[in-house]
Amino acid sequence: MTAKLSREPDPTLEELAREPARRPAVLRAMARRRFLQQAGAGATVLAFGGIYTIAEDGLFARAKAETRADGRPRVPPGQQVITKLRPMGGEPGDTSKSKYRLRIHGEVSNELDLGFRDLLKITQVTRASDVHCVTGWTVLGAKWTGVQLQTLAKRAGVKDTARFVIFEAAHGYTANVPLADALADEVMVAHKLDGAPLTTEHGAPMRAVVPDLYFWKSAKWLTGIRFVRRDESGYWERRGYSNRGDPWTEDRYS
Ligand SMILES: Nc1nc2c(c(=O)[nH]1)N[C@H]1C(S)=C(S)[C@@H](COP(=O)(O)O)O[C@H]1N2
Ligand SMILES: [Mo]
Repeated sequence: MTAKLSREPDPTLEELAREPARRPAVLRAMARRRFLQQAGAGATVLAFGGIYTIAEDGLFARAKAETRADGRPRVPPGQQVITKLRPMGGEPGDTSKSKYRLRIHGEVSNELDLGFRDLLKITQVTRASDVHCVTGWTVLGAKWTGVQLQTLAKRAGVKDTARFVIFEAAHGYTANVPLADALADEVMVAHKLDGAPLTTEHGAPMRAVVPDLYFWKSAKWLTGIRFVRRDESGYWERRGYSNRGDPWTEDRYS
């Protein structure tokens, strides 16, 4: 079941009577639509294979009408706004902060191996960013706290030869991102979401956040950032998701 708020008018009962084959699907869609309309602000609905709180109608409508500073619409095409990040699974790594290591390597002049406390000593930023999951949900203004990737890139002395960033995570999960996308202001390694330490399901103790690409690029349980000359498909990119994952062109599958 999807929670698209369709604007198509419901067919009349006469129309349905003429097309019995369509009836069950149409009735289900009508019921769903009514449910979502009646449900309204803050309602809990079953969608995307889970239980969600649908964003208030007003909030969703407002966001749909908003334009970002870069001129793109705030909500990318085909996305439904929900109020809270949905845990999307994956195999967690070691969540202990004391044992945590982040390796920054590849095309750099100064390889780094940072512990959790080392990362806390580097300039912290908090950014409210919208995130967009390829399965169709969007969360507006998730507040991430951590260290910008640009800061880490500077410290490591990224070479001119670097063109892509490979985020490396526990159990071999990787995600590839073009260097230009990775150096955007809002891209970071984050240890807090909405002011609270990351939970295990959201990638504790540290995850990547690349909000302007589909959320699979935001590796949880992050263990490394590798700068490379040549692109390398990551975990989902090898399994049919597109290489870049731009939500505004609905670049979902390859
Ligand atoms: N290490 C790791 N990171 C991962 C994944 C994963 O399976 N393993 N899944 C990705 C996918 S497909 C999505 S949609 C987001 C989901 O993040 P969330 O569970 O915090 O919502 O994490 C991404 N990062
Ligand atoms: Mo995903």
